[in-house]
Amino acid sequence: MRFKNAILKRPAKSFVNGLTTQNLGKPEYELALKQHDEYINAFKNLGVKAIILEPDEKFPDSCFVEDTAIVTEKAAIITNPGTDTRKGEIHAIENVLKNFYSNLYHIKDPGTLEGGDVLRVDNKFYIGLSKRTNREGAEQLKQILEDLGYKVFFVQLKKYLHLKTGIAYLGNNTLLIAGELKENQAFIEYKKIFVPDEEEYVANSIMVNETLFIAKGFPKTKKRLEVEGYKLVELDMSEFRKIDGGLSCLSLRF
Ligand code: CIR
Repeated sequence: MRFKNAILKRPAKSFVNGLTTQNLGKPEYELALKQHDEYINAFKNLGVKAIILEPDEKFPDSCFVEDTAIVTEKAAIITNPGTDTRKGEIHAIENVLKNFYSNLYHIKDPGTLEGGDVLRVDNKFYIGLSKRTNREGAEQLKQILEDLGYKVFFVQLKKYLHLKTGIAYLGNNTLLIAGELKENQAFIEYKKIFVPDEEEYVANSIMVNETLFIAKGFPKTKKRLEVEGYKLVELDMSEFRKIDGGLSCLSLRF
């Protein structure tokens, strides 16, 4: 699947107070902006149009746009984030997606769902059941996606924040996969590139038009991917990692 567009949102100053389960200290705002610039440039260098939304101080985590929508070639689905401080993020995203999609669906209460829990593998979607995505939200999304002609599977998470915390689809039936997902029967049919435990964070990578964006600083996985023949772009994600953000969270790609 080739992407033409990426929607991104600049981190607000309040970003440094984003939700986190990490113990890595507070992010540095200026450095986060620099890393965000590099992320944007990586898309532009591949000819993908970057649609960059203004920062919003009211929502510290709002640069993680992936959680607010699921975008496919057939429709977009606005999510209902599973934590109160993030629910209001959807309005800005809905406004911009209206320019691209005439058919917008919504996940509604009591269903909650975040895009970080949704992994697309060709015409299949895997939905993580997590602290943020409940079964009701997952069932709503399943219905919408099945009506659009996709196949849908659920994956129960144990400790990951989101499904895509530990998995990425690299194309050609191949998954980059870490930690609790390595042995999950849901993914038995795929070729797997295993991420060593100490490099778990790098599993959250994104394939953008035959180039794989990976987080910088994970030499074993980088080497393995190079040996497998992937074209890589390495991006420093240190400040986003401090508040549980990864490469996939920072954009909606379609
Ligand atoms: C949060 O806890 O919601 C943010 N601090 C991080 C969201 C990361 N999003 C993602 O993995 N898709």
